[in-house]
Amino acid sequence: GRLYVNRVFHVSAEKMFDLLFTDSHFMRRFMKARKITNANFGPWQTDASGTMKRRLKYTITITNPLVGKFSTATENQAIDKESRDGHYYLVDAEVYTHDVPYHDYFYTQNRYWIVRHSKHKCRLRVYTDVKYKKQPWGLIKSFITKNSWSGLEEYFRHLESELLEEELELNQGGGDP
Ligand code: YK8
Repeated sequence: GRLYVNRVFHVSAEKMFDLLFTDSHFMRRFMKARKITNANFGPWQTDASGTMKRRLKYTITITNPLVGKFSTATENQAIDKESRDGHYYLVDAEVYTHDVPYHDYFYTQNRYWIVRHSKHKCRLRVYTDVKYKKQPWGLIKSFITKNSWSGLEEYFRHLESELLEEELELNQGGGDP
């Protein structure tokens, strides 16, 4: 896998979790900028094993010329049980893109770590892996992987820059330094 985001933000761990994993203004704005539409976010629910889970469905707009312009996607998020509110969050997100070529072969696993640094700071790490449900022919596999990495890199670079913008806005206007 690859580490796409690894940075300390002047934002509390709790706030970072809210920005990324609740129906926040930030996420709505970001999705609008990415042309992610038809969003349907299920509520966080605790399953029988005590894990918090939710399911998101949306339509993504794709810029890769090899692929159609849109794809529906399903994202299953789970909060790891080791997570401690306000201190440490580990969110595991599996993303299935249903309408891209070879969609039945692979999915993407994104792991978001939010670790408290101090009262008003946290570190965000996003670790990504392309996973295979069945093994395609070698050439196809490298084709899928290569195209996934480039799309993911661009997505997370954008997410990071929007988070930096949000950090600026949150820390302006005479709040606690
Ligand atoms: C989520 C991974 C692969 C996919 C795409 C498919 C190429 C198909 C390969 C052919 C277009 C928001 C991506 C990047 C679409 C976007 C997905 C996003 C960024 C040519 C063989 C959507 C995170 C996420 C996970 C997986 C990404 C797809 O929050 O290359």
